[in-house]
Amino acid sequence: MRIVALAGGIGGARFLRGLRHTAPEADITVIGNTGDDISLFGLRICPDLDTVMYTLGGGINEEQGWGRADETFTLREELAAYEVGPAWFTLGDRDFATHIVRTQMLDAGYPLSAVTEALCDRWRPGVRLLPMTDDRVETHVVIEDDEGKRAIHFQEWWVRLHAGTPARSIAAVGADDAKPAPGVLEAIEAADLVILPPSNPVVSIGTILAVPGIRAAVAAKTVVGVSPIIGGAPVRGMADACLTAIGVETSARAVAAHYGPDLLDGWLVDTADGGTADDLDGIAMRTRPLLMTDLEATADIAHAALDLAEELR
Ligand code: GDP
Ligand code: FO1
Ligand code: CA
Repeated sequence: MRIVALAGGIGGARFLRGLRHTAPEADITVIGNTGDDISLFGLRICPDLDTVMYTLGGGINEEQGWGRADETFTLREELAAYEVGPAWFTLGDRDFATHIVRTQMLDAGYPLSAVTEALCDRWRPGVRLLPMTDDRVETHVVIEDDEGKRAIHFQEWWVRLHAGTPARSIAAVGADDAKPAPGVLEAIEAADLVILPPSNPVVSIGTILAVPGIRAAVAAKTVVGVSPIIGGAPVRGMADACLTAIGVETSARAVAAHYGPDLLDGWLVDTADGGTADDLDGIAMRTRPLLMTDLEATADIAHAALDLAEELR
């Protein structure tokens, strides 16, 4: 079975661990969001690709959900002693090594897809991890506060401001001119099904779908998604602030309607949202527990997604 999954960071990575467990024989290609990528300290940082790579490769900080386990922060302390920031973005020593290797390879002319493949040679995530594009796409958020109206990088809004200042709009800068990375469209076309894990519908899945060609290729397939919204709220993070910015209600049902029946064939919602789980026009809804509390529970969710896809194929 050939499966393609689109993925952001934590929600995507944890789901994929369950998917790999429940379908060990499957050929899984993950198309990762690169809209969160940022350059800091002269280094290119790809938080969502790294979160998938570290989570599936066994190097993730489990409690935090991003960054490395057994991390130290000497480099960060030394930078702070020079008063070189930004101080609001925490990079550990082990994580820094990944960004140094990546930046060296990018500077030498390798595309991000080749760099990601090289990094995965070490981490062996058990899936093929492709960035959505080799082109530079960065999510920016328009806010308005005492300093006026301006666009800031998504990471500054999310990490420094904790998405506390309302987003007037969210834009994937560069997406319109981006091309899918090599292998992305081919993997989707060859897939038996496409899964949308419980990733952020706006700044993770939405950004991947904004790369020209990806949405149409996905829509031509059997597509099943898992709601990241449980009981009318994100499980963690501030996805509600992103949904509000694009005028979508924070509910499992509204997210499915936002993806739309042209894209989505099936949608898993949590039992807490079961009262609103009648099929949408063209989208089959199924209700089951969706909290990824441990590997077994997560594998069961992934299994339910595969069952639903099988039913709809
Ligand atoms: P990020 O890039 O690190 O923000 O990660 P993603 O975009 O991949 O996923 C973020 C989403 O994961 C959030 O909107 C959460 O609501 C969702 N999420 C986190 N844990 C769970 C869980 O246990 N179950 C479900 N259904 N969603 C979850
Ligand atoms: N998230 C934070 O909330 N604070 C951080 O300082 C932070 C640093 C960081 C460094 C590397 C990395 O791969 C991820 C990091 N994240 C951090 C997580 C990440 O930037 C965001 O949670 C997601 O991109 C939001 O979608
Ligand atoms: Ca992210």
